[in-house]
Amino acid sequence: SRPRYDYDLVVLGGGSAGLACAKEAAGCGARVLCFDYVKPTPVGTKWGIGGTCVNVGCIPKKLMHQASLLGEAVHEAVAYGWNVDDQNLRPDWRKLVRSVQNHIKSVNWVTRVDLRDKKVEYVNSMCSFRDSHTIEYVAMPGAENRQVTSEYVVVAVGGRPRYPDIPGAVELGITSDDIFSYEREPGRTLVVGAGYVGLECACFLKGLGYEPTVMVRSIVLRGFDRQMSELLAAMMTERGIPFLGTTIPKAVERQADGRLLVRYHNTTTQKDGSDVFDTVLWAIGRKGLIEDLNLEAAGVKTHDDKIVVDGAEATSVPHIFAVGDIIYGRPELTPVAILSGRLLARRLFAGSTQLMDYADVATTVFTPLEYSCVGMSEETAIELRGADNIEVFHGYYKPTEFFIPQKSVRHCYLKAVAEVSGDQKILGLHYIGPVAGEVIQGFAAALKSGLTVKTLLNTVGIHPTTAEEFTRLSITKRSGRDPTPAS
Ligand code: FAD
Ligand code: NA7
Repeated sequence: SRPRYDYDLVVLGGGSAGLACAKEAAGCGARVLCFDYVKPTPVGTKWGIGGTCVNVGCIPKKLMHQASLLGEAVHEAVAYGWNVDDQNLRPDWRKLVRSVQNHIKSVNWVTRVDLRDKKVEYVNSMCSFRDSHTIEYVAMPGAENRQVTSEYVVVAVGGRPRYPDIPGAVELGITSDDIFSYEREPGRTLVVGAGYVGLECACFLKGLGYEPTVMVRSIVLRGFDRQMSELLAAMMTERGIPFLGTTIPKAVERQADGRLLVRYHNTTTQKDGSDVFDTVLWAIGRKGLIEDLNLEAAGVKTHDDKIVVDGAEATSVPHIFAVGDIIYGRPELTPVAILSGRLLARRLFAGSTQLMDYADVATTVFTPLEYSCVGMSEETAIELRGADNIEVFHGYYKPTEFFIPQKSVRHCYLKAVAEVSGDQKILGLHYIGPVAGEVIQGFAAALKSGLTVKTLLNTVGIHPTTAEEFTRLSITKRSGRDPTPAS
């Protein structure tokens, strides 16, 4: 018999979440259509399929991070005996951007081939709801709208950077959507916002030899462990990145010489100030892309600019689901988007009942000493369990490879937040140091398996690594003992 709908599943958005869901569903035998369209940024940046992570997020960010770490490594190499001239070291920004963009284009290409192989239909158009089973899109500019119907719809439209509502912000500023393909050298850059995106951008710019300044409205890294966040900020300060604390931007103006005059206000001192920059980069958070979806026509409930879902990612309309950054109150991370999209497809088309577990997701801030964590912050543990019921093990440490180039070890620190009684179940692990993500990933699996302090301290370390420091955590905060190593 003729199917009731054109498709079993239509996915709105071809990013981490949408692609994972679409491919898995097609693999389960469903007839799947995926829409993806990127609206250009105010300065005209646009990109191909794959969403934020591939084009303007994780991937180009990690590559720029690596580029900046390599600059530092050249100086270290000299200390290790390499005969390289590290005096006139300068990056070729355009070459870096070209290399990064070439990699992205190859990923875009592979993504399209993969969709074809997996029999997911792809339409490069903006789309919206006409009713709860009908999606409308423009096939070609100027042409009439087309419609498709689907039994299930998955909304995976992600988000885009916000701009502050001040004069000059949109016309003269850029965001993370632009920086990875920016033609011009960034030069002296004001980074506004101290979330992880702002800090990461400031750090790779610094590592590449530019002069970033970070403007902080309140605190750095809201939502992360406070002690670790402050330590990270201190590390950045030591590396020569200035912070403008408790300051908000007021206006951006282009000067006669082409540079940008930024006026700002310090909310503590109540003083106004201004400074001149070559580039202003807004990193003040992201907004969910619900405005073009016509969600009212489908009856999907929203909260702020996000979509509200239940534990099975269902929206207020039972056959419409949402996954990835667009859902309210969940971690905005690519692996979260991918796994939740995949599990959803298996529930819809393969009889699975497995739900996404959003708890204890590890994450990393890619600053030059990286910060990675999994589980609870110290504050959260105290709030949920009470200070008397938790024990915090901590220590500073000295990575072996830091000695020869005499790198600062001042901010190499880690801690385990645990229950105080019994075998001391670990609630959170926090690490600042080299390759933090690589260090924490395995511990995240251990934590999800119920890791205790007893097991951790019975684990034999791998020597000489920095990860082994977790197996040597013997000092508790409660003891008041000095957590700095003797040698
Ligand atoms: P997206 O990847 O944003 O995909 C949504 C897609 O839908 C986009 O292509 C969008 O253009 C399209 N779309 C939107 N509306 C419509 C419409 N109406 N019609 C058709 N198409 C539409 N995460 C990590 O895990 N690790 C990191 O290191 C990391 N670094 C990051 C660095 C930066 C600078 C940024 C901005 C993000 C980073 N993230 C990182 C977060 C990660 O990129 C996101 O969590 C992830 O991309 C979310 O995937 P998504 O599928 O929900 O949305
Ligand atoms: P975040 O983590 O939301 O951080 C945004 C930062 O920008 C944060 O420091 C904010 O300070 C600051 N902010 C927000 N609005 C303003 C205005 N209007 N002026 C100045 N500063 C401002 O966003 P990211 O882009 O780093 O990360 C994107 C998402 O990925 C994020 O939502 C995470 O969940 C994952 P505040 O602390 O609010 O005072």
